[in-house]
Amino acid sequence: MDIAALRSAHPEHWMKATAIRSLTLDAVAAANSGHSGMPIGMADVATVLFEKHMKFDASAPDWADRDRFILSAGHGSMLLYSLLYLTGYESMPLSEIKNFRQLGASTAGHPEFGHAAGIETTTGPLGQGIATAVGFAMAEEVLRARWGAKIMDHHTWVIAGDGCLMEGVSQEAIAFAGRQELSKLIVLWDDNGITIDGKVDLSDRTDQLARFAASGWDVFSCDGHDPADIDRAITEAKASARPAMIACKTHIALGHAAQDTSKGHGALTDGDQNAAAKEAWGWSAAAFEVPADVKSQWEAIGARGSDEKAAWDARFAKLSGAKQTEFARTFSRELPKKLSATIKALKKQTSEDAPKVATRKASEMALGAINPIMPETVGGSADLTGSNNTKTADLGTFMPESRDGRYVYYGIREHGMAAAMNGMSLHGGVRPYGGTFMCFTDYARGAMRLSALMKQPVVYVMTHDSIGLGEDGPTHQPVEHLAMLRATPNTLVFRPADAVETAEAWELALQQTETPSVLALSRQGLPTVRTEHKTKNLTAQGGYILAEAEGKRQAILMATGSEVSIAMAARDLLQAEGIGTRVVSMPCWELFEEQPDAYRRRVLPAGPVRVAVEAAIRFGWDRWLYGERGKREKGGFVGMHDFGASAPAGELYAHFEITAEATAAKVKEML
Ligand SMILES: Cc1ncc(C[n+]2csc(CCOP(=O)(O)OP(=O)(O)O)c2C)c(N)n1
Ligand SMILES: [Mg+2]
Repeated sequence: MDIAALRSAHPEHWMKATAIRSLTLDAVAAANSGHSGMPIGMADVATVLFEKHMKFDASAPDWADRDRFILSAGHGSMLLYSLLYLTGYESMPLSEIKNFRQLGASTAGHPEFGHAAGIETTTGPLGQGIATAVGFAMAEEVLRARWGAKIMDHHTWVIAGDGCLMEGVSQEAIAFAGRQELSKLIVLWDDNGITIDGKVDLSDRTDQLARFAASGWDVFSCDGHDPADIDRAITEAKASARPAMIACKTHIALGHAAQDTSKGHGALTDGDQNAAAKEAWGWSAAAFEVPADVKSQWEAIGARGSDEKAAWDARFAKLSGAKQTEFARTFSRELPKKLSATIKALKKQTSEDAPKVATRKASEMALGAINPIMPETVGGSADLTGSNNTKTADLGTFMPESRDGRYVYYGIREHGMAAAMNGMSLHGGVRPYGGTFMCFTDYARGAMRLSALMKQPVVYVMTHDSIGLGEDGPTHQPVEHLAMLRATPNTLVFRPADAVETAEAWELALQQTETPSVLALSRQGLPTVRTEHKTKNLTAQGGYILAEAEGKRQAILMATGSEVSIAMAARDLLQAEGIGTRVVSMPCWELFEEQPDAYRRRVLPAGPVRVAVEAAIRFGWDRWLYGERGKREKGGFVGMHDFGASAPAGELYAHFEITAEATAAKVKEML
């Protein structure tokens, strides 16, 4: 690469881009860790993007109609930090750049979200960024349909590397975005031919342009070090009526001894080599220093959007007061005032009618009440709409020709769906929920973990939550998934017992502003156990006394979801023999854990035998059986010990001995 020619062809541009390069080199060297090559290679593309195309105002990082920039190749986080510092984001002073990757600094290795203003999301797990970006672009479409192009009209930009494009989730995202014609989504691919193990050719020969084109994208190419060519490609991509991908041919670690090698991927810390690179770049400033003229050019870029922002403010101010309030409400994730009364009315009716319905059906009933009063919800399913019961009347369908539709057919793409929901939630202004079979949380897991990590209140409607789904057999029957989900920090796992608890769980899930929820719902019909109406949301306590012991309390049965009615039947058997038995419904462990000690002590007092009933593996239950003042010899479990089997549900419950009789017998064994 002829660096001197690049320098002399566009000297001003070169210095701006090289400010990114040198900050990256210095910060990574100081941290002795990080990734130098990608920011150095993509500095030219990023500079042109921010200088000429991105709609943003560094002084207003929360502007709702800003363009969103997603660094899918998140290992190159110094690219983003440099851009934020250079353009003058208050959240990114030089001290944070100097503190790169240190405890408590906002310049984390792979920032997901929330570390500093200006970071929309990046990717730790490769592929997530590009898939999450699809959700950003969807939210923009939904909100443009709702609020009009004067209020919502912006692009979603993605920088993705070879790794992002190799990950499977990228295919789900690309295919979906292509079908949905998300024309404001533009991916800039860092086509440097290098990953950690060596050349991309070691493991991949995909024609990426053909692949994107085959999925319905418009594709472009450019020389990723020629600002004029980059500008041309971006301009063309913006004009395209389909999502656009630009292959930016770049050199990783441009101008460094490690250029074009996998060594360039990671931390470049050799002092002599780094000094030589700076010399080749024509950069003579001291470490972490940016010459004043270059910094002020960057700050001008950061302020470039302020007029546009002011014009947007003026347009927004012309909306009626009610509309402004509604806009602010949805962006702050506040619930409509009516919701609480609506849920209460639904609960009252349900307790009176006492239907025998599957909780997936009960979820549909709850959504039927919620969706009409929450226009910000966007529902969907990964091709199991009729099974997940996620679609309610009048939602419409989100399609290129009907962007006001609020129901999304994601296709068989659980991972892509979950990532897209993260993106919608991160964008703001919408509340996504989506369904699949609970077993396939495995397929969605990569993105579900990020919902929790990024504190996004996405709602996962996971139906067919146990062997109770019956004949589809063990491939479809979750047994370890509740344990996995409960083990995930900042995730609420609800397994409601009936239609009343399901309504309560939905209310709680929507009340969350920083925590995702999983609703584990049954395929099979369940009797209503909450036949006495209570205005209070009992599920909010996580666990509560559903039925009190008559006479001396000798046993406590704990159960969730479909097994609560089994526990109730076991209680009948035990009470008939004079064994006083309490039933505790535990729809949400995480919320129960949060209750004051005195409350938990009241629900689970020391002394009685405890048996937990759940059609899943035991993992985790010991906390409630042996902890909380329980005793080892007085705790038992009725549930699954292995994978399930294919048969009608009733037969499976008998076969695996998850029955009232087995539960009563377990109690009597320990009395
Ligand atoms: C899901 C996942 N797998 C593996 C990694 C570890 N990893 C980080 S970067 C990288 C190589 C990425 O190559 P590329 O996107 O081409 O980046 P470049 O080397 O060009 O900077 C790998 C394997 C990761 N972050 N996420
Ligand atoms: Mg690469």
